[in-house]
Amino acid sequence: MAANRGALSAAEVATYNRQGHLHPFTALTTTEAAARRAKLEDWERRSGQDPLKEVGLKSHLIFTWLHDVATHPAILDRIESLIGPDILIYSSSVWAKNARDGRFVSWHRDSVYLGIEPVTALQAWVALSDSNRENGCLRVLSESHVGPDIVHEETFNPKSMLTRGQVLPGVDVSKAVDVELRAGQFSLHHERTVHGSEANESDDRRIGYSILYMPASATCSLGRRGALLARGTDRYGHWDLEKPPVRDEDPEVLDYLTRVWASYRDRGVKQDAVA
Ligand SMILES: O=C(O)CCC(=O)C(=O)O
Repeated sequence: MAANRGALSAAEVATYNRQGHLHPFTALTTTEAAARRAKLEDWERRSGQDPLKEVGLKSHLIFTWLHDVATHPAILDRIESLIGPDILIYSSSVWAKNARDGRFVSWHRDSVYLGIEPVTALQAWVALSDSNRENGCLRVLSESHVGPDIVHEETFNPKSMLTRGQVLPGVDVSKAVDVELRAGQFSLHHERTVHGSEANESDDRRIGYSILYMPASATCSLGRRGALLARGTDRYGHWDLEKPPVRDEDPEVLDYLTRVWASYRDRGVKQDAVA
C-alpha cells in the first residue's frame, strides 16, 4: 500500500479536533494553481457564467482539472488522517470574488444543510489565487464546531454569495481566524465550523475551490444521494457512486447534474449553503 506521506501528526489531529480547522498545507505549486485559474477564467469567458451558480454543486465531476485537485494526494492524505482511508467527495464549488465587487459570505455552518450522519464531514478550501485579509480570505470561528446548534436567518442580500443570504445574528466573532493562504495552499475545516468571508477590497480576484469530504461509512438523512469515491473502498453502499470525469463538460455529466439538482429541489430540501 502507498505510504500516506502527507499524514497529519498526532498534534495536528489534536489541534483540528480542538479548533475545528487547520492550515496551511500545500497541494499545488504556484504554476499549477495559476494553470487551474487560467482554465477557470477561460471557461468563464466562454460561458459568461459564474462558476458558483452554474457548476457549483459538483464541479469535480465537470472539470478534469478540478477533479485532479479534489483527489490530490496532499489533500487526501490529510483527510485520511481525520476520517479514515475510505473517502467520499459529496460536493465541490469554486468561490470567485472579483476585485472590489462587494460580494461576501456571511457566517454560516454547512452541516445544517447536509444531513450527513454522523457529523464528520469536512471541507478543504484550496486557494487558486493568493487569499488574504485584503481580498476577502476565508474566515473561520475557532471551536465553533463544538458549539450549540444554530438557526440561520435568510436575508437574500444580493451581495451575499449564499443563495439565501443566510446570516447568524449575534454570532460571537472573538475567535475569528483569517485563513490566509498563498495560491496552491489549502486549509481544512469541520462541517460544523462557522465560516464566512468579507468583501474583496483588492485590485485582483480572490478564487478558492472548496471540496466536501466524508467517510464512506456516513449516511445521509435527506435521502439517497450520489458521491465520488476518492480513496479506499466503499464497503457500505450508502451512496450512489459517481464516476470521475473522463473529459471536461461531458454532456452526460451535465445532464446527470441537472437531474440531481432537480431532484434536490423537488423535495424542497435545502441541501447546501449555496443551494
Ligand atoms: O470562499 C469563501 O469565501 C467561502 C466558502 C464557503 O463558505 C464554503 O466553502 O462553504
